Amino acid sequence: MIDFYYWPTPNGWKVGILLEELGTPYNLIPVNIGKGDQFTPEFLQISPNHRMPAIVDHDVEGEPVSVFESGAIMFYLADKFGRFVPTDPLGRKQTMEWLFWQVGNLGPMAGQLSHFVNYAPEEDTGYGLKRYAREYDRCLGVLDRWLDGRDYILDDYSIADMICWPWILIARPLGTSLEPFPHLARWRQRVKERPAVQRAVDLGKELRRSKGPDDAERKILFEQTSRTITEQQA
Ligand SMILES: N[C@@H](CCC(=O)N[C@@H](CS)C(=O)NCC(=O)O)C(=O)O
Repeated sequence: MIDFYYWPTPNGWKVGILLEELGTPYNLIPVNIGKGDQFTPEFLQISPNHRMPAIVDHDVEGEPVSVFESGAIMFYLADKFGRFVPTDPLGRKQTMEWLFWQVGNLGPMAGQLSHFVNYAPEEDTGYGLKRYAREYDRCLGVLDRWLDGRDYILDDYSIADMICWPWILIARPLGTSLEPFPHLARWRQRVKERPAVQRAVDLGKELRRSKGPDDAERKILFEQTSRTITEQQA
């Protein structure tokens, strides 16, 4: 059995998509990031960056294996099951390229843009909002160009699609139209039509907030520093 530490956000959906595609049984463990579940000593043992998603794989010889960071989790699971990842060296290199691209470009830019669109006080949005909106738009342009003439990011549907897709799903709420990106829009739809993807986006939807974070949740989510994360462990 795989324990899946999850909260319904794009970062959580990525791993949810893979688990649903694999059809392997898993145990969904909610990590309420607005209430501070990510800072418990138990979770920190699994995810030293105290962020979800994370997994613990019990179907191994010896001690259970924990994995944090969505890109690492997806590589681990795809390799374990021998699915959704190429086995030839060049295919694996290309998988790495797009996984790292998501981890270093698309994901953080979309995540910070979401922060400025949804949570920053309006008087503080100025340059930050513009910067992340441009960078997100640039990433969409890169992926659109790459998908020209391709159905999927690699030759076949893979973890590269699964890790990037949630950030494109939320383009509109981030204030971006996909109209200038026809290849991306077609790919978004192609992936969205997969039943496993639909099941993953619905995972734990009853946990979603109906309104924005209150003051206590904002403090937990947006005011952490090296000092506060150390104090919480004391
Ligand atoms: N690079 C990480 C990002 C994970 C991440 O930022 N998760 C957010 C939720 S979307 C989280 O756990 N936030 C908790 C917090 O900010 O304290 C990954 O890809 O796994």
